[in-house]
Amino acid sequence: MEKLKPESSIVILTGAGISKESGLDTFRDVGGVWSKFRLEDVATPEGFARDPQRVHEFYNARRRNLLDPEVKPNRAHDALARLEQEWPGEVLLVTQNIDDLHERAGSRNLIHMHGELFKVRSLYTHRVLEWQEDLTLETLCPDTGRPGGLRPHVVWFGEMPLEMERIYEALSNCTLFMSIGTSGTVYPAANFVYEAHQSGAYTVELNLEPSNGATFFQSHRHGPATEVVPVFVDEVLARR
Ligand code: BV8
Repeated sequence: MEKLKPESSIVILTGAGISKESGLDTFRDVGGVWSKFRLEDVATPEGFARDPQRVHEFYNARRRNLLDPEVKPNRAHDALARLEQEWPGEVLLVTQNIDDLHERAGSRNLIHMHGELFKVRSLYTHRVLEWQEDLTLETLCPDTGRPGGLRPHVVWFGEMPLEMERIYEALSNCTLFMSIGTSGTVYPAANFVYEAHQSGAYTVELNLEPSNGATFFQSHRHGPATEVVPVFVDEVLARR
């Protein structure tokens, strides 16, 4: 990786793998979330319409798990927050994760393209609310006082991810694209490396093992995120 101009911008994409060493399950690894639940039942609008209580229980369990004091940011989250603070140009962190570990590590210029576990949305008013409690069919919507009117503020399959315009704008202007802890299975996130490459960015995959999109990257660092991410962040900062 040649010297990066100080004003150059960096886009980082993260997935469930970056939170694995914080104790949160990934989706497609052995024993992952989709080996315990059918995606169609708990992460689609159709599944929610069919059995909303089952979807509430799925996200209630994940919300409770994220509230566990043992679950906290790891060295990879911390390294990305340090990169944002110390890099002279813009650093945009786009995460597919719905946990709040990037915020807790100090990242600020952050987009949760698949939504957030600690937010819910009113089906009646579409207002987004901070929410850390369990949701049930009896939970009253604070705006209307009516029960059953809240859903997780999470992007399900078939729904449009959030802030896509801002993401594509950043991808078209970045000089470095880092993809961390994602299998490159879910679109449109899995296409970001292609968009970045088209814009002339240097593309690096940092993942436990080669992802589905590994061949699209110019460089690879394979290993646990808590090991490979801090090392790579130091290399980038040394190129200021
Ligand atoms: C949409 C909900 C369009 C939140 C999730 C082509 C183009 C566009 C769409 C599609 C397309 N082809 C198919 C589609 C449809 C679909 C899709 O991609 N399906 C897949 C299954 C083929 N996409 C969509 O539906 C998206 N919407 O395109 O809308 C549209 C257009 C117009 C109008 C309306 C709509 C919506 C996608 C979002 C779905 N929601 N989750 C939640 O419950 O969490 S996706 C889910 O997968 C999570 O968000 C998760 O983050 C995401 C991606 O998974 P990963 O993060 O990559 O996790 P995974 O387990 O797969 O991999 C972990 C990796 O980490 C592994 O590689 C592993 O090796 C590594 N790892 C493990 N341990 C470590 C590690 N790495 C480092 N260190 C470690 N210690």
